[in-house]
Amino acid sequence: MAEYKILKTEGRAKRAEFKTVHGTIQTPVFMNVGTVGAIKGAVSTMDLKEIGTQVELSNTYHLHVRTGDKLIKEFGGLHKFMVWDRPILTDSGGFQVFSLAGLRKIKEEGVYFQSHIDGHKIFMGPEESMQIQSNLGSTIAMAFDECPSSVADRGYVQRSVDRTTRWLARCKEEMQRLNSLEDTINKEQLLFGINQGAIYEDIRKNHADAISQMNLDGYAVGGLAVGETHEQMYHILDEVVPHLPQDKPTYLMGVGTPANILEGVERGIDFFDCVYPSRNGRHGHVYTNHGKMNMFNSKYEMDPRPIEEGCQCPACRHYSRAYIRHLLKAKEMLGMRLCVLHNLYFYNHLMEEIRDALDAGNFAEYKKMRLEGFEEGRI
Ligand code: PRF
Ligand code: ZN
Repeated sequence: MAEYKILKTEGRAKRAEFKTVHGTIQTPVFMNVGTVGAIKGAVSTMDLKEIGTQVELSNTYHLHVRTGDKLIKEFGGLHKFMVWDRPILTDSGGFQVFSLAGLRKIKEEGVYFQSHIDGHKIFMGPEESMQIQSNLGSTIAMAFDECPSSVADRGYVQRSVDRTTRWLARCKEEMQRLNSLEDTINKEQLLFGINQGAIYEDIRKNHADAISQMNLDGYAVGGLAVGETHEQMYHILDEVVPHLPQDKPTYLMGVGTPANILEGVERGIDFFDCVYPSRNGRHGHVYTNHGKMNMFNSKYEMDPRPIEEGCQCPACRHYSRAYIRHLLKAKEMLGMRLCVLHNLYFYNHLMEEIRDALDAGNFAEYKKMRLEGFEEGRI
C-alpha cells in the first residue's frame, strides 16, 4: 500500500516521500511528460534514468485512441511496453477530451466525442477512464474530471464541479472493482482526485472539502494555468491547498515555469508536470540559471562552451553551443534531442535542489536566490 511520509516542512512547503509499488518518490517532484508513452524529442526511457527522472507521465486519451490500451494490457502493461520500472502517472483523459477532441457532448454518464486522429466516435466516462488506466497498469491513475474554461460563468462552473464530484465517486468505486480482479496488471493502482472550480474561491474550497472526505491516495489541483494570471493561480493555491488533506500528496496539474514551481512548492505542492521543458527544447529554447537562451541565435555560432557551464546533463558534458546550434539549423534530430535532455535535466535538478533546500531548512532563501537569477531572462 502507498505510504506518504512528510520528512520536513517550512511554512506550508513540504519535503516528503511517497512509497508506491514501483518505488519511492521523493517530493517535491517534477514528472516528465511522455503523453503517448514517449518523451517528445527522441528521448528514451534509458535517457530518463540518466537525467534523474523519478516519475513518467502518460495519457489515457492518447493511448486509448492509438495504439489502444487493450493491446498494451495484453503486452503486459505500460511499464513493460515502454521499458520503465519506476512510477508512471496516467492523466485521465478528461482534460484532453476538452482540449483536443472534436465535437463533444457532456452528459451525466460521461463525454461523447470524436477522436482527433480519425474523427471516429468515442464515449468516455469515469468507468471507461478507470478501465483504460487499469489496462495500462500505471502506478497512479487520475480521476476523470471536467476542466471548465477559466472564463466560464459561475453557474456553469458550479454545475460542472458538482458533476466532477459525482464522477469521482464512480471512479473510486470502479477502481476498487478493477483492483480486485484476478487479471489486473497493477492491483495496487492508486487514485488521485482533482479539485476544480475555475477562479471561484468558494466553489474551489467547497469542492476541496467534499473530495477530501473520499479518502483518496492523493489530491490534485486542476483547472489552473488555463488562461488566468499567475497571481490568480497563486491566490487559488493559497486558498485551496489548506482545504486538502495534509497527510496526502498534492499535485498541481500542468504547471509550469521554474518560477511557478517554486511558488507552488511554497504553497504545499508535491507533484508537478508540464510540457515546457520538452516543447521549448524542441524549439531550441533552453533553460539556464540566468534565464532562457535561444540556441538558434547567431551569437553562439563559434561558442565552444556548453549550454550551461557546470551542468552535468548529457548535452553539456559533451557538446558545444556551436555544435548544437549547427544541428538545429541543419534540422538534425540530435539538435532537438540534446536541448530536450538539457531542459529535462534542468527541471529534475531544480527539484533536487528544492528538496535539498527543504532538507536544510533554507527553502525561502533558495527560492529568493533562484527567482532573482531567472529574472534576467524571465523564466
Ligand atoms: N484536469 C486533468 N488534467 C489536466 C488538467 C486538469 O484540469 C490540467 C490543468 N492545468 C492539466 N492537465 N485531468
Ligand atoms: Zn545541460
